Amino acid sequence: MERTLIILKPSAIQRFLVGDVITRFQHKALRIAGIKMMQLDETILREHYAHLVDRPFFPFLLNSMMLNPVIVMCLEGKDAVEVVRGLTGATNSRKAAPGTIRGDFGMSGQENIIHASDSPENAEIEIKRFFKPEEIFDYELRIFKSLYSPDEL
Ligand code: IDP
Ligand code: MG
Repeated sequence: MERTLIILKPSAIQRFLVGDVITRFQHKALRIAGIKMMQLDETILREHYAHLVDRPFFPFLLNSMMLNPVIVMCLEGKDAVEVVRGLTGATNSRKAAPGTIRGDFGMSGQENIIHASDSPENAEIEIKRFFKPEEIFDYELRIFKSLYSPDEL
């Protein structure tokens, strides 16, 4: 089963959207392999957003992501990276499709509620960036046997 990394950004905490966002992942039947609250700092954000450090808006992004602690989650399911990116929606919340998290809960390109890994390779790197090995749990979700066909497991 594939794993992906989600961050409930400061905007999700400020706007009391934590429950709504997690409920969407729960209803989709993604297994929570890890979840915790943490305060991000400039070091981890420069690594995490290395592809954006030269963009003019990067200082704004840094400030926004350090405003208050975030909630990081590791979710697991078949094709979890692609499934969660679909649930997340386009980067700019104004352009994100209705029904997606960003499409339903925001109006901003920057303050777009959550981060979600964009490829299985990056998901592996990001999970290691935000979680210690002992913070990721391998328990069995018995319902998976009913949720998937045998050849999907
Ligand atoms: P993603 O979050 O959809 O993967 P990325 O291009 O990886 O999008 O950008 C990371 C984050 O940087 C976005 O989620 C958003 O918060 C912020 N960001 C990206 N592009 C812009 C922009 O043009 N203006 C302001 N913030 C941006
Ligand atoms: Mg990205």
